[in-house]
Amino acid sequence: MDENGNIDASLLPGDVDDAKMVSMYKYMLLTRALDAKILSLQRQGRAATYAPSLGEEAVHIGAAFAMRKQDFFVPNFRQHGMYIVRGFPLDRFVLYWKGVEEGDAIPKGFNGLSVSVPVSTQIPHGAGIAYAFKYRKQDAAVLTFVGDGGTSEGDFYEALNFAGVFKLPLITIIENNQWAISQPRSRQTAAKTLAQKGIAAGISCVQVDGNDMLAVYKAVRDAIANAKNGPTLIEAVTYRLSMHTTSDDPTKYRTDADVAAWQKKDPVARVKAYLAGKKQWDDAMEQKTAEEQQKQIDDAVAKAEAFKPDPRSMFENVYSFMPEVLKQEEDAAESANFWR
Ligand SMILES: Cc1ncc(C[n+]2csc(CCOP(=O)(O)OP(=O)(O)O)c2C)c(N)n1
Ligand SMILES: [Mg+2]
Repeated sequence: MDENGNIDASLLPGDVDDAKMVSMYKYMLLTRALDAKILSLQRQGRAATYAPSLGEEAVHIGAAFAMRKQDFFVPNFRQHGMYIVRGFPLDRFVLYWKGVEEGDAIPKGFNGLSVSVPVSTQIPHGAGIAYAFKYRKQDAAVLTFVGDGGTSEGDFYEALNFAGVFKLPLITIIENNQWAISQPRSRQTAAKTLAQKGIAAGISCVQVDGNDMLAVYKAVRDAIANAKNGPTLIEAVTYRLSMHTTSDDPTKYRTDADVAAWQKKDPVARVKAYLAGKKQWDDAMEQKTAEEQQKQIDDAVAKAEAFKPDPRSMFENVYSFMPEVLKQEEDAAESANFWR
């Protein structure tokens, strides 16, 4: 799908019909609206540091729709749309970005990990989970995400190498949003593409337009279909339209013209144009959806703000069982009246 919402029909995946496209589009809108809300909460002192996903929605929604229920999601810190499509409760999502520990707890049955801030450390975790799936002969793949900056970390190469040697069902998506805080993509590597880093590891690799939801969908679908044979590396070329996090001021290191050029490639607008052209979407539907989603978001925020955190939770949800050393720390905190 190009910037104006025109598609090459011969490439359209057979399992994508208008109804599915409308559903995907609504998730894009919900992701964008929730993103704006949390940014606004942060500016009011009602949320902690937040990493916006504005402009990167096609990567998350395309990938999430391509996954099967049993597939496992291993994020960094920017894949908000993935959580939303995969059913992570919105109030818990808000809670996490308010800095409340309980928001980091993964609900039972949610096949995914929580946010990983240490850059690239999640990829070896993803490879380990993929190894477990293979060892147990489970029909499941792992989808892990890394930024363009994250591809310069040793963890990235180690995980890819391991996945290649053991032919693991690991799909690594490089979400190339052109920036690692203030470092441009050109400072990460002299290689022409980030996708080609898979070649050295002997694994399949592909570069797609990360602002084209259908291209991401197709690449992930194909990678999942091939996961029993081994890993795939996908570079999704996109752009971070907003700040790195709420602690960052991108006007210090990039030009308005650069941002404006990418705004023309907005992943959400092109899906809307496509659906409007097929008479599947109009302004009245847009308005109604915005109102419904705003209510959904307001309810989630109200629930998160009414939540009373329990400091004990910082000891829980770390391991599947609590190791002795952590138990001792919890007991010490308890007897020191740490949380009274
Ligand atoms: C190991 C490590 N080093 C440095 C940081 C600080 N840091 C957080 S995000 C980031 C840049 C990440 O850029 P990229 O991988 O492109 O992801 P993006 O933020 O663009 O989504 C850095 C340097 C960190 N969290 N972890
Ligand atoms: Mg980046």
